[in-house]
Amino acid sequence: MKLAQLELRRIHLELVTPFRTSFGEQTAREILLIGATTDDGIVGWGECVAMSEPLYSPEFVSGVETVISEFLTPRLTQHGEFSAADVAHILKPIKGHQMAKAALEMAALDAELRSQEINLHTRFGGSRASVPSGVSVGIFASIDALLTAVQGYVDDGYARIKLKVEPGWDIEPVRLVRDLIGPDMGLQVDANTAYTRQDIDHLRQLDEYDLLLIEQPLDTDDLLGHRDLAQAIETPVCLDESIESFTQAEDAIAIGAAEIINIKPGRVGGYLEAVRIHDLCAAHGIPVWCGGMLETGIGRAANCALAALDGFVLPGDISASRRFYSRDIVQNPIEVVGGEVAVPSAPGLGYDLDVDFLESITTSVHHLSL
Ligand code: SMG
Ligand code: MG
Repeated sequence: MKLAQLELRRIHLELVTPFRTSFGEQTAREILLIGATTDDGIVGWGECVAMSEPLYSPEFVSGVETVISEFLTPRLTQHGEFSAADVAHILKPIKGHQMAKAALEMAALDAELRSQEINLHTRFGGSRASVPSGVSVGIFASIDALLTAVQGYVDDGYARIKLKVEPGWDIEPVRLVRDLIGPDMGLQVDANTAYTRQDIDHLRQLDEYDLLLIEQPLDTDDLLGHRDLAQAIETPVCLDESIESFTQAEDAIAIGAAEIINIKPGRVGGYLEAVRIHDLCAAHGIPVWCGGMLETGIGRAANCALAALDGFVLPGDISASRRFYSRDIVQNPIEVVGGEVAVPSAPGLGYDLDVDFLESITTSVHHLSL
């Protein structure tokens, strides 16, 4: 494949309701999209999962735009022809910046698959036509507001609930949500690094509520802390922020710091690395599930294809488009039916852009020639 042009397009989408995590509250999502046009005029899109501020991880939208235009794109230009599977290798000399690299690879993958007229699900070889859908529920100002929101998601048919937690908002919300949803529905928590090694005894209280997992309780770089916690509590410890590559996944599994892994393609440098981590985890008997970064229909479509692989044994954060957005930038937004989301099957990543709406929420566009 030979790329002729890249387009860096920033969009602004309001959230239907504020989303609060242990690191802050979001009321809107600013997203960098990358359009890649081939020599033959075929266009593929990548969605960068970086947030506006470096609160979830070190990357952020403006930084991503800079690193793509100043450092990553010139490497692709120098290379000339390449396939999507070469992108990670070509960009490897640039350290870090996983989300920026992932977005470029994703755009190349979409363009390549569209030119071959095959879809991502087929390329990955997943056997499922639909995947179970989990919903991520933020921190609320009151327990009543939380329970009302959770009841709404139960009514929407979600297959499992994930509660965001932080010190002061953990045991009690979990107890009451467990009471509300009953013993059979999947329930898990995500702390986004809000606890320390001193909180092990506190977190052990969660064992009573039969959680599927506790996600990223400790600092991103605290693998030994996660290992100690995993040994001290019954609730399985799942890593999110800590895993940015295949090697880090290998290390975390080897020392017992990751009993489960949340795979986010953006966080690990791309969908192809995500598949490799899935294979690694399957070989070690480590369950995985697909994380979410409040993606639009572009990113969610690709996440469905990934989550259709056999090792994704837990429901992913692949909620319906309307959970975060009143209107999506695709014409076939993700919908939850009977707790499941259908894996798109159209060529490329499988979405169909809503060009008019996309234009209306665009805040800037920059073109780069290759
Ligand atoms: O995309 O449904 C979604 C959101 C899932 O909670 C979610 N993501 O740490 O797993 C996580 C968070 C990261 C984004 S929080 C602003
Ligand atoms: Mg998480």
